[in-house]
Amino acid sequence: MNEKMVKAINKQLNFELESAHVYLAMQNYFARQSLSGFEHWFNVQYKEEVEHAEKFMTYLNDRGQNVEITGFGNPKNDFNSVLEVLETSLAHEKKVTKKINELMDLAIELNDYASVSFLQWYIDEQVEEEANFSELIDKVKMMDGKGLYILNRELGSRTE
Ligand code: OFO
Repeated sequence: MNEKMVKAINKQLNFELESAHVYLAMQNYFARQSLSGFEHWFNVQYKEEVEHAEKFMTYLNDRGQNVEITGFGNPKNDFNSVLEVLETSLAHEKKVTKKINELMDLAIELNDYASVSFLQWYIDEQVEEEANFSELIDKVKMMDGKGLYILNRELGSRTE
């Protein structure tokens, strides 16, 4: 594999772990607010990000490349509202989408067809990631306090 590609994938897999921590901090914000449905939903999101990182790790290992785990900055732990958490999440996912698109650009430029094929899953996943948060933002904007209680119950049943 081209070294540039290996380096870029390593960077992204560490960013996925950083994303996991971003959502873990949010999960605990919701725990403090006694919004257990949101807490659960963000725990599923946290685990999903770990899976995204693991998928990249498996890919590098399968192709005989070294995985390098790095550190990263502290996530935001405090928020003023549910909406602020969701808007921060959507902005984060847009950042992820940009990074995944850049990885795809690099794979195409290097004629790395295996990486092009592999990255397609992440391109599709990002459509879902952004849609999930946009939808939640719309729902929260439409509701009053009682609606938030109902949404909280609904989010408690997320499985994937
Ligand atoms: Fe891994 O997609 Fe969200 O961050």
